[in-house]
Amino acid sequence: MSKSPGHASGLFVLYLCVVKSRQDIIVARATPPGAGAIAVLRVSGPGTLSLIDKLLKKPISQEAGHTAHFRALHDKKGVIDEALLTLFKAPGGYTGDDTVEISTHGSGYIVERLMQSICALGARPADPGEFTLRAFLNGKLDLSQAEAVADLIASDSEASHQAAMHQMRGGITNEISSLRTRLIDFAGLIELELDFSEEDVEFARRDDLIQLVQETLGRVHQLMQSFAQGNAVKEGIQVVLAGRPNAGKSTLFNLLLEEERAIVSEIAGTTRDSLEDSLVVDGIRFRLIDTAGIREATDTIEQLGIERTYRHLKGGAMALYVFDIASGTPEMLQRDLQDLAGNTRELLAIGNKRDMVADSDLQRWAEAAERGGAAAFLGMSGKDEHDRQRLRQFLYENTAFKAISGDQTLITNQRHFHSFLKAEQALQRVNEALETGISGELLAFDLREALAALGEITGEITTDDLLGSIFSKFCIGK
Ligand SMILES: Nc1nc2c(ncn2[C@@H]2O[C@H](COP(=O)(O)OP(=O)(O)O)[C@@H](O)[C@H]2O)c(=O)[nH]1
Ligand SMILES: [Mg+2]
Repeated sequence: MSKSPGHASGLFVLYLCVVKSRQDIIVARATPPGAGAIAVLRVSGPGTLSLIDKLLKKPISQEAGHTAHFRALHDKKGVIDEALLTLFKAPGGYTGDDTVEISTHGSGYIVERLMQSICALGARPADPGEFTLRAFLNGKLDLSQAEAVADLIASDSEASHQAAMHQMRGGITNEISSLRTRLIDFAGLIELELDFSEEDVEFARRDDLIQLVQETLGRVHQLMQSFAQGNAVKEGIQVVLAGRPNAGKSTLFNLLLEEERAIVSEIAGTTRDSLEDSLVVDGIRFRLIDTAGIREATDTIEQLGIERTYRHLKGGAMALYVFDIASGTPEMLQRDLQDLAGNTRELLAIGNKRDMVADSDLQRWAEAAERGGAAAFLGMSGKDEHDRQRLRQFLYENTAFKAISGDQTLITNQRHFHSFLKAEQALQRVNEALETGISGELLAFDLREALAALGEITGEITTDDLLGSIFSKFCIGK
């Protein structure tokens, strides 16, 4: 059956749109809005150099690429600014098209006037991420690297920076390419076997094939498992402060953040809503959530706050259970922890108000916390500034997410995770088929599906919708 004509012409129009817009000269401010020492304007696309020449008395189009030139910029009204022009000639530079980056004095007026002059000469304002989209379309980077550029710009801790940098420099690209190479070799063997199927020849030994698929699956699993860590690295590790009212949760929240963020009071039930803020310890970002205390609520609003606490506990990576050791007993702590244990992933216990009890008591509290199911216990005082560092260290030491080295590939992106999942499912079907001795034709089909899923990650296989949704999240000028 042939495709309907409507479908075909729709595709054709889409194709034309992409091609047409790729020929445009695009311009955008690459530095943030507002006044600054300098502002950088990026102009890119075929014909950029002769367009820029029209703003200059002395042209730059004949100069070599990767060079910088100091020039006065003119429009019809006169001189706009004296600026530094950095020249990139296709196929060099970031986008792979002819590009000029103009560093002007950082006045909003200059930038606006220059933008208008450049647009009047035939350029158009760039869409968000359009420079990087062109880099992708010109084969300067693959899709996972393009996504890493956005992550790099958004990175705000050593760990998230490291993960984005590794991905931008081809971390995922290399993984995918080694997985694909294996699968393509494998597919080649299967297809050869198909060609000779009547002669009943086996080119590939089934055992070798099974081993190859299992090795590949193993690597896919490892990468998928790194997503929990990758996500924590990128988004921060959620730490939920929970405990009875007046245990000192808000005091610890403020102590960690070094500011009076939450209201601290001796009146039980003061914190009704959840507060969130983040802190970086040794390159790892923690997202702290201060919650309403867990107890029988005295009114509806407090009840809502308590329900929210339980939701956070289920969703968070770590729970810090804060307990007032000056007014409770170790048995109470143990029971509280046991009640919570099923409601959270990693449970840590804090014995707070240590300034009110004898030091010799702490061992009993630590043992009760352990019996209650806490992974670790810290006795401290929220009133003691010195305990800030101990608490920070306690968080850092007890997170499962800190072990990252620069050369380790982490999956930080939901989209990648999803594609790996599809690849994994297809490979599992291949594995089962090999073990039950199913025909080569079905194997070849599942193998192609696994290859396609991996190809989505690097953008070898892609759609305009997908590109649109990825690049629209970029900032303008990138
Ligand atoms: N002595 C002492 N008092 C504390 C300590 N931590 C908190 N408090 C006091 O305990 C009361 C309740 O603290 P708050 O942080 O509001 O508790 P929350 O209800 O768990 O958020 C306040 O009066 C705090 O000043 C501590 O380590 N030692
Ligand atoms: Mg509070």
